[in-house]
Amino acid sequence: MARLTKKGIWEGIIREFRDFLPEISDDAITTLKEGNTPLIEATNLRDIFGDIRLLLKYEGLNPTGSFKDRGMTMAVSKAREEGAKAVMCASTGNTSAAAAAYAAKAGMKAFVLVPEGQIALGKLSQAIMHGSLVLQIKGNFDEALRIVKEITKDYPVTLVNSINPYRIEGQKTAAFEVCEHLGHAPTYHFLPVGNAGNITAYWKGYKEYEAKGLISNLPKMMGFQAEGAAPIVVGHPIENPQTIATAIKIGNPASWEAAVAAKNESGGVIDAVTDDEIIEAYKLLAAREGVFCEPASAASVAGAIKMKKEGVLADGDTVVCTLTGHGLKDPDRAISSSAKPVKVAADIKKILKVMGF
Ligand code: AN7
Repeated sequence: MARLTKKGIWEGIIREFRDFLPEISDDAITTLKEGNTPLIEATNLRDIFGDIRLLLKYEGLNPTGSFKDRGMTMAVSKAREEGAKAVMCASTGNTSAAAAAYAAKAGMKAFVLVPEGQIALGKLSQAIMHGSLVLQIKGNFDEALRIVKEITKDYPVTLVNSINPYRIEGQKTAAFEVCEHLGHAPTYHFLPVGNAGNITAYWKGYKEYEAKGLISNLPKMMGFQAEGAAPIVVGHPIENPQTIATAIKIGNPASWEAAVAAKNESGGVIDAVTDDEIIEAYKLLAAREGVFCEPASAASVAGAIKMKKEGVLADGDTVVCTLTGHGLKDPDRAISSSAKPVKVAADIKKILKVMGF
């Protein structure tokens, strides 16, 4: 089961899941020991989920605070092996943070193209701190990705968005971890969907584990977009996507077809949740489960709540929701969606009164 080394030290996804990944020469491996994230039982939501077993795959605990690290260790290691000196991505934030960190570790240059004013503060600070060149465009993610594809076609810079197949390879390892933890695949796997790379990756991972006989069931893949940025749900690209979940503010996902295939092959769903439902799930997880994820991540749990209400989920089902990024990524949203701290004089009596004593 657990792929720990003799010393019990986690070596990062490339070394731990070597048998399932494209070969990479040892000296090119660039790792921050990503992966091995906890699968946390949601124990305080019985009033909503009843006898459904709900688990949270907390990908916010990766080195840069999101699931992107799994793909980025692969993409940057491969680029390094091929002799690349620089990588480039378009990003709603988390990809840029991961690209910047792994490029720094590899001694490579990173160029990141982001929509101006649309990147959560934590993510922007990471990209800057890790020394990438941050280029902010007056345009959205989809425009940024189009530009990055053009540039990386003609110049010696490796594209590390999830259209780089090594990204998907790395990200599929999260499905392996879920299977190893549970001893089987869940009944349902819920994910937020933006550029649709991650749902594609998980489905690939589950299928590979089944093909090797390591699991005997496959989950239904349940992808959730934000209502104002739900191109797959409405069936056409969205010119001007809108949602408070900036990570998934994407109108023309690169892995659209693969995501639809994952849904169809697994008998799952790709649906939308409103910003209000996302914020409700975001606050619920933090306040009742002690798990702080970013708004986009909460789309998975918002989706599970919606499916429970619609009678899709049944008692006894095992439901895994991936929480793709850490809540600290977006402190502005956390503060603006919560009660303000109470201002009080530095006086014990006054403090006790506010405390209710
Ligand atoms: C927290 O960083 O696309 O469907 O440029 O940051 O695989 O795109 C981020 C996506 C979900 C959606 N949750 O995953 C980027 C970027 C979080 C994210 C998604 C993203 P995909």
